[in-house]
Amino acid sequence: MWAFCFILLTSYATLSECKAAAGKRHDVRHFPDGFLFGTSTAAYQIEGAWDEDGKSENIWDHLTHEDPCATKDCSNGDIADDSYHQYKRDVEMLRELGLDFYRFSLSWSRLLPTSFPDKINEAGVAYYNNLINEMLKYNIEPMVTLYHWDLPQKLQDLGGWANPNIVDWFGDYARIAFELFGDRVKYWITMNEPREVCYQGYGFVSMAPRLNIQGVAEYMCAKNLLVAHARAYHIYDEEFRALYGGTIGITLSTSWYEPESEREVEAAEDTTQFEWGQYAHPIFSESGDFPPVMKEKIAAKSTAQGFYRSRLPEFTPEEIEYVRGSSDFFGLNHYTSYLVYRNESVYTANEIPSYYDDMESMVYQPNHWDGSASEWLKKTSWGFYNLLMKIKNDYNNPIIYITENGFSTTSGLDDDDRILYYREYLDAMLDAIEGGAHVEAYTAWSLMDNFEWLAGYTARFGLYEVDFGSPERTRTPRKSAFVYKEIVRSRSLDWHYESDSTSMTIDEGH
Ligand code: GBE
Repeated sequence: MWAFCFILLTSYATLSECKAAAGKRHDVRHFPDGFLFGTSTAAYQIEGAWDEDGKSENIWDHLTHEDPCATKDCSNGDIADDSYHQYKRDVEMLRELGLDFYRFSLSWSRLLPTSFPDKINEAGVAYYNNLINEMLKYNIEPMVTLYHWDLPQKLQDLGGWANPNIVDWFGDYARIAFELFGDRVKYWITMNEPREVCYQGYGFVSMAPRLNIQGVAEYMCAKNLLVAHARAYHIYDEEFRALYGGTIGITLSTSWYEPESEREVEAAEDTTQFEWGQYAHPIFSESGDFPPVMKEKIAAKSTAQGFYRSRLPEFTPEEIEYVRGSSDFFGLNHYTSYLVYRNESVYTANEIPSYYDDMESMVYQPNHWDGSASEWLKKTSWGFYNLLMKIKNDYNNPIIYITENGFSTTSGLDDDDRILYYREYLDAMLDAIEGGAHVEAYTAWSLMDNFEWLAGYTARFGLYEVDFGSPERTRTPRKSAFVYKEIVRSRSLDWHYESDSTSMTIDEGH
């Protein structure tokens, strides 16, 4: 049926026609045995305590303090959800939801205030030990991200991900994290969404450090970040895996890129290769390296623009081997889709280097797609199905963990739009699983409202609402929390389930 949907769309049918074709909502569908459910957060978005107990400054502290209204509501993460002090309540919420695992990230500058291994901040270690031990008491597995966008500012001063020395710096940090927590943490994620780190932060202005060095810095970042990821992978693989038996991989941000018309199939594929193939191809393809289309297009443009070499750095043959296969699973963050069309001169006839000019295509979302509180996020679950099938087909059916998926609203506990989003996306995921995709885990973003980067606190992704005006940052379950809890409990998707409860209880065994 989803394949049917895809055909309809590519032959110019409207999305609503496509949706009308999706008629499965009356069946109760079951998730496969052993399928895992969790929720996700990230350190800077929830912890607060930005300078407490020896933590040093990271790039988000720096950005939000230097330029307080860089964020939509002139807010920052100084306190955020105050999880540094409220972690017991966080774990209580995981128990209320009956989850199998919780994905959170470590703050590099909290653990290593100098950025380097010469000084380990014991208070930071204690915080993560407390959190992990509290979870394990209730059989909730930690899934730990090493890097979710909060680089120590000192390393940024040294060039951050544009400096190849970061391979050593990140490797050292990763080894310390494995040493400290590897006895209890069995799921490791090296990096969250390299595309957003590099494109938004180095090639553009929508994430710290907002360098805006287009067509150059994002590619330098990409290469170093991939090698740094591989360094952490190999350290775990060689020094810790036999001891602890865990699993380690990378999480990529992936949208679905749909050709605007039949003529745009190539443009959509090129866009896919630039947007996340850039990171997936070096790791998950058989040949490794950046996607051929990126190498060709960027080299040709660079020459035409007067550069002496391609703006896309080359991997050495050793680096290609080092990065290839360096992920035990495909960590997948997915939210939305775009339409694509070819546009060969995005900026002034190719004179100014830029990422979209290199890609020679444009992406957009039609107005009639169902929106959220984030302008980039439209509900398009057919794209999720297509994406999962593409990953299965292009990369030899890897194990996939959905490490983020979710929907934003403004405030309020009545979040029917979020419930609909989760149901449609889980339905599409089940279709992909039936189609042979190897999806083993699903993670809702997010456990609770939190600091949504440059959107501040204006877009809410939480299953739990957070009252940012209260000293304890009081957390209250939304309607969607009760629905997600029932999905996890019953291990099935039942469109008829409705809950009118307002208070959560903890079920036996949690
Ligand atoms: C994830 O990012 C993050 O991991 C998480 O920290 C965050 O809170 C959550 O999602 C919700 O946003 O011009 O095409 O680049 C795209 C999601 C806008 C990643 C796309 C918004 C990627 C964030 C505009 N981005 N998306 S453009």
